[in-house]
Amino acid sequence: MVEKTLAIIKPDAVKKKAVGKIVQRIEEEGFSISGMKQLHLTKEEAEGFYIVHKEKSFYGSLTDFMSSGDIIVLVLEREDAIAHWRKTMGVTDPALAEPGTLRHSFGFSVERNACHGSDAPETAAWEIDYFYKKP
Ligand code: IDP
Ligand code: MG
Repeated sequence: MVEKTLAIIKPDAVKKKAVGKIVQRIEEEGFSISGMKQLHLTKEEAEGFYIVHKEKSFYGSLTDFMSSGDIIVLVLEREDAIAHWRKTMGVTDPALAEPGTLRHSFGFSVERNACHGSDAPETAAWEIDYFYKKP
């Protein structure tokens, strides 16, 4: 089924100038880019985006990191976009991510792991709305 997912190129990857390589990979994987913008989140915006993790020990550090620099927010579309993008990224911890995945190639730590992807249709819809809802 053709579906949409929300992807973010995180501040660590933007700082190391990996945006071009990651966008190239997105296109090579057959995604259509139906939205793409550069943002610098406030701490409050990062907290809102990661609200599901608010009880986690890493919530404060994660939202500091996510508001520490520019990010690229994309809406990606293809067959099985959600699962395919998560496979392309690799698992959360770059040290455990398979060679060839984006997190293996560009991630630095379990927190600074280069990219984000929605994990289910409901969260994809919520996350796309978070960044692309028409006023
Ligand atoms: P995911 O991004 O692979 O879906 P989640 O468990 O949803 O992983 O966590 C969201 C983000 O929070 C991760 O991408 C990572 O940046 C950060 N994170 C997850 N687990 C940890 C941790 O144990 N320590 C620090 N940061 C973490
Ligand atoms: Mg997640």
